[in-house]
Amino acid sequence: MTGTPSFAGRRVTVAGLGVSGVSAARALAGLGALVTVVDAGEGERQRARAAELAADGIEVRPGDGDTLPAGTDLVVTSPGWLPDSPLFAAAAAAGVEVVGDVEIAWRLRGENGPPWLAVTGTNGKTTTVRMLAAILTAAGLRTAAVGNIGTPIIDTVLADPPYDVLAVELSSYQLHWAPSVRPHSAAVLNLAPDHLDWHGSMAAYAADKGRVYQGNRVACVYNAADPATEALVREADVVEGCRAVGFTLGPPGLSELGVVDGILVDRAFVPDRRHTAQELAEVSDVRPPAPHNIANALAAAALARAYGVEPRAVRDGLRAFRPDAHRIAHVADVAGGAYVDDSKATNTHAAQASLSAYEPVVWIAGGLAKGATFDELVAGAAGRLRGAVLIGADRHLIAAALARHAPDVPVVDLDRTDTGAMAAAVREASRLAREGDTVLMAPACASMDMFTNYTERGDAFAAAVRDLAREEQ
Ligand code: UMA
Repeated sequence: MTGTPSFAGRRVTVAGLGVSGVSAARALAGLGALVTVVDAGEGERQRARAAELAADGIEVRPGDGDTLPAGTDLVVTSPGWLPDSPLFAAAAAAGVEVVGDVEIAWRLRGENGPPWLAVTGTNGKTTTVRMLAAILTAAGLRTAAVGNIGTPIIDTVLADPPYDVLAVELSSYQLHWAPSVRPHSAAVLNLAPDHLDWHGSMAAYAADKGRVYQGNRVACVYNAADPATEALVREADVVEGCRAVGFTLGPPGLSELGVVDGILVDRAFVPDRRHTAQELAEVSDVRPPAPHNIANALAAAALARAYGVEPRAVRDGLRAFRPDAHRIAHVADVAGGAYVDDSKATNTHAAQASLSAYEPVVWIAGGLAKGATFDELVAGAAGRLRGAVLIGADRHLIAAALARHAPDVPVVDLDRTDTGAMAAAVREASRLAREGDTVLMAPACASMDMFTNYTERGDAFAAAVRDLAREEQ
């Protein structure tokens, strides 16, 4: 076991005044580090936060995210910063280490703190981590859903009294900057192109995701329908005796969790797995019982079972779980058409899952593409589209894919990136929709060009739909 490092007297530069940066700065200052926070922004939000942190003796330099403060001996970055940011180049030139807040959490209380059950993957992470936390809670354990989900992990590992076990969502960005993290067990849910602008290539993105399996002690959980996730298990350096456990929507093979006659069953964590299977829950216990979500539930169940949770708690936890408001959420019916909010579809893989669930669809899409291409998504959905309404900064990429693969589908290009564009998009979509159609807001893009986050985007959509419904009455 390694000892907890001392941060007292160290000159730490924290990159970013967002959720992770504020948490890292406060924790490290509390441990005696001399902390400076740098941030490229100098808006009202940054200034307000700078004033708060100053009260804790933390220096903040808004408006300059590139210059490395003199004397820095460690940089702690927020996940959103590009790895080729000038600040990190300056750190490399000065021989200064750069890590993320997740790495700091591990160094502070990783091996000697609550075990981490970690989840990554392109889609479904947040839902799976929330399901996992619900299952662990149903088992009577003190736990929290933390990490990329929005609760900074440093705060949680230092909590007093300590947690029993943590359900940790890790993004590829966070894994990139967290070389020492060694979860008890981990799952990669799926792997599809995303965040390629950040990672540079699919191979680099996959390699960062694969880090979640490093040093696992009990189980590396993979998606049997996605060979790329299994390949990452094979490449991982794990503790002797750690098992590869698959999940599948079909009947489970040996060392898998799967589905038989509407029942979620476990053939991995049972004493005689060659001849027996353990019933965990019914498919109808999973909300919503859509295929991708049953896969999420199986992954959560696998991690809980790896930790020794009883079958009954898996069922009770899944029953207690409430889905995210912006993941394929039905908002209202207007003029015989259903309006569905899938603002959480921030990449093409997620949008593909919801587009394939409806027909005919009037599709509202666009935002920040993050280096993605849209040909495959649009070619696959072309036959289902009644029309498309495009918003956001990178809408031209989707427009071009529509022109190539769905030339007969009417497209309204709103040419807008202001927040109010969502109401106009809903109105345009209602003009294209006929009775029985679904108007689906599944942008396949991130939201930050127009909104603070996907929640705000989904709320804007829902508000516009409700206005439309009121006018119809
Ligand atoms: N900033 C700069 N220079 C840069 C980039 C950012 O100065 O080059 C500054 C911004 O002005 C801002 C701060 O850095 O003040 C923001 O840092 P950040 O983007 O890392 O955001 P945080 O608020 O710290 O939130 C991060 C995660 N954000 C990202 O990964 C982009 C949150 O995930 C996470 O919930 C939070 O840490 C707690 O762990 C969000 C996300 O979109 C939800 N994640 C991606 C996803 O899920 O697809 C990976």
